[in-house]
Amino acid sequence: RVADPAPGERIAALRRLAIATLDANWEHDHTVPSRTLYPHQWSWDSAFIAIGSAHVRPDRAWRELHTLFAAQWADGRVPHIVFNPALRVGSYFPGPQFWGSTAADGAPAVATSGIVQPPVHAQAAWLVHRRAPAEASREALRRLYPRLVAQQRYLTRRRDVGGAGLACIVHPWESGLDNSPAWDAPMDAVPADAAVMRAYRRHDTAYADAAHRPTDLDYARYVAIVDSYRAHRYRDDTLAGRHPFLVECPLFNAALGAAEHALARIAGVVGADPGPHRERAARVTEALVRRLYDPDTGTFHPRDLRTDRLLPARTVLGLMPLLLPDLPARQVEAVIVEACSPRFGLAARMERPLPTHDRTAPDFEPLRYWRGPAWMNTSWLLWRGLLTHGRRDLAAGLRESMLELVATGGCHEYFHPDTRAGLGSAAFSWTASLLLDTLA
Ligand code: 9YW
Repeated sequence: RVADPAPGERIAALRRLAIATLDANWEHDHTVPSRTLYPHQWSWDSAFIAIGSAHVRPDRAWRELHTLFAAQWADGRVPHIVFNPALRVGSYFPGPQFWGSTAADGAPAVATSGIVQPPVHAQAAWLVHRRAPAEASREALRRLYPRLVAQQRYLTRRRDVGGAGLACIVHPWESGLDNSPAWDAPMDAVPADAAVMRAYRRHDTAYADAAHRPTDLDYARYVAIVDSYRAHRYRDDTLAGRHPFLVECPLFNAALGAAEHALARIAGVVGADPGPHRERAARVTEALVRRLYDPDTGTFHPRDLRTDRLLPARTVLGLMPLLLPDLPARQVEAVIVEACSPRFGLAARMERPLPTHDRTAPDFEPLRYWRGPAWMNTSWLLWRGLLTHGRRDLAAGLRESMLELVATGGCHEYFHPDTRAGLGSAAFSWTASLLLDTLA
């Protein structure tokens, strides 16, 4: 625990650090996640960044979302990266040439990736509005609403590869938790050779310790999966049967359902009908429980559509359905039991921060990216979920552990799950932004 005799001063210092981090990462019409590792605009980062920016610079929060949605494809997909054309070639791998988006049907003029990330944007737009519901923010909601609806339509129609009411992710990058142990089994089935990476130059390992990042074999598979999707010009109509990675993810689909709840509220402000959003939310929640909940483990697991099996790893992804306000009481209780178990250590007074993977698993790695370290966004999502279900005691414990993370490790990208030492980028935007929201 951080021994601080003046908690007010401690909080003021954390706020100053967070605001300075966000200001330093602001780039004319969006915020970069990190100047070194991620110098373009990322989709779910922008949603998290808007949520915190709303507390200090609401204009930037809206600008962030408008810039991202200006790069939306005609089919409704919101790309996971929007490339800044002013940056030199080679400032990120895989860059615009690799993705080749501008050759695909319905892609915007600006270069983007061809895949998506968890749809946390409607919830972000709602939180930004609720922070300061002025006429300017109602106008921003009116502008965003049809785009958010198109994003949901893309995910619930074109991406329902399993035909059961859930969206399917076609790349581990779409989960946002790139190398989570959740993806080990489906990734093992992707044919690739680490030697392929000799043909490319990885950018991440120039700025971060290679032992803390995905391996070359992981990257060879990431590349192979994109190669397959790109070869079909990022079309989704025949994914089943040909695409090498097809998974229904609990975090992604919890975000999808929570987005419909947020859209129901937004609809109320912009004069649209909230009814269809509530119905769609109920359908996603029902499908999530039916398809991804395992009564034997008492938690949610991703479903591999290529084998039609649940993936066994117990990662933080399994806790994310708590974001759904209409999750049945039985699953709420089960997920809280899982979160409070030694696997994740959630408590009203937490000894250690929330990890991204089961601490008791043999493949838990305290330093490697999404395979164990503590991250601010997964903690924040669980914190919101706990508040949604009235678990103020546990939410308060998690909140305190999030403040301790940044107080110890700074606005780092991720943190050692025992020592809280900062890892990855040292000035990471969503850490700063979500800290501001947690402090408010
Ligand atoms: C990469 C930007 C992105 C996040 C992802 C995270 C990482 C890109 O960084 O992916 O090069 O590894 O996994 O969730 O949006 O912060």
